[in-house]
Amino acid sequence: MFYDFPRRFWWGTASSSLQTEGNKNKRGKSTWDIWYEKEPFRFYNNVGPNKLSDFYSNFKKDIDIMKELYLNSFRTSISWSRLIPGGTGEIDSDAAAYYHDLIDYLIEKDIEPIINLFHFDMPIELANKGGWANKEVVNAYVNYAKTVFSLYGEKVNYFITFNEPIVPIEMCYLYGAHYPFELNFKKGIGAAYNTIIAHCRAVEEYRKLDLPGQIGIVLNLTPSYPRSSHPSDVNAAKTADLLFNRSFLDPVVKGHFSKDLIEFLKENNLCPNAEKKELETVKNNKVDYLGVNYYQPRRIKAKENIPNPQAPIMPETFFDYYTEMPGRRMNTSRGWEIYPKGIYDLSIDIRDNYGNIPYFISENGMGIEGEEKHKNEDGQIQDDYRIEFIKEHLIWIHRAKEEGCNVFGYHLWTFIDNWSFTNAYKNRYGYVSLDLETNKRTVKKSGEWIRKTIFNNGFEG
Ligand code: BGP
Repeated sequence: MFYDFPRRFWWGTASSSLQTEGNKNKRGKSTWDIWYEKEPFRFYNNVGPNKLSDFYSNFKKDIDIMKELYLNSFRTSISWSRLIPGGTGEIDSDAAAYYHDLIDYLIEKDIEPIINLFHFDMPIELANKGGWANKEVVNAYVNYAKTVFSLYGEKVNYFITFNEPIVPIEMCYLYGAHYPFELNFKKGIGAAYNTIIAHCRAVEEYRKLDLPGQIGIVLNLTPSYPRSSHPSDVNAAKTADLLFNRSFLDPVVKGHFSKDLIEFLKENNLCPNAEKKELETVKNNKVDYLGVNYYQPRRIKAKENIPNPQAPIMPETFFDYYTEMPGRRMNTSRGWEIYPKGIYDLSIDIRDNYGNIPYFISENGMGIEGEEKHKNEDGQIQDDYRIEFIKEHLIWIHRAKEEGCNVFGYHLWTFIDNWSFTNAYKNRYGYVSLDLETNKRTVKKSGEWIRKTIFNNGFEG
């Protein structure tokens, strides 16, 4: 059967400044630069965010390749610490000019620029003040957002406030794996709350300027599936869903927090203090559209052992993960489960429970370790596995669309293999491969496949 997609469907890719630009002419530093300077051994093969594809110098060439592949949309982020070194105060005029040039070139090539403000890279000075746990940082972010809107708002039709805002919170406060490595669930919830307020206030500022475009947010949604229909498993999955999906989805789309989540947080003495004025801001500043990143679901089961009452409360106090499933498929390099139907399930949830708000799949992708070994004699990566992966997901997206979901695009993570947070170049995700020695770009087989698919606005499956 031929899977066709709507006219003007967004075919594109996503990336971020920190993972592609490099440090040329960059006068400010983010947490990643500093962490890498202090502990390079934490990064795969000791490779840090200073060894990138140098998108900063090569963006025209890279956009020309996008054009050759017929991509019609591209998301990247602005580097806060490049645009405003230190996070507050003067803008750097070279940085401002660079983003103008980048956006202009995308527009010239008829590729919709989708501009994101925050992709995990906080200026170090603000991180040192406590990051999202500090409301002063929220104010700094709102000023930064205003600066971006006034610089580029007349020509950018789609802004994004945050990419996966829950991820830095999880990585820092729940797993102690990212800067500033602080295991503290309650503090993490407070920081998450502040991030939501930062987002809503940015939306508010955007609307005040009466600009021609739209504003949204990118959330990583992880459908939570219980191990069984036993009420304890179902409840455990519901808790995970409240914490990791509804926590952000409800306020940004519905304009209020989930009652069930508030009840759960209160019961466990985890509820942050919410000011009335802040809740008003949430209510009045819903997004125009959503970006949804989907990589894997959560598989949840009830706790089998009673948690130690002395241990600090963490999400795992309330549920466990499980992996023992016959036929479970895995993205081997990352250990992430491959479950394409998840993209359909979350689509139906958005349709039925979130007013069928327009959304696009803003990230989905397959990171492969050792992809070099799939090169043919001409040096092209023969990534049939990636084509299959994309097709499988697109088939479920197509079905969601047929069933009335308001999905308007699909973006692969990513265009050119890029640097991953701590994983550096362990996993390759792109439609285009990057030679780390020469910086040469080569379109992969999947790149050719997407070119054909975009040309036909669909594929035979
Ligand atoms: C998402 C991030 C991206 C990207 C991707 C792949 O969560 O938004 O920035 O990195 O995951 O993850 P990784 O590169 O860690 O394998």
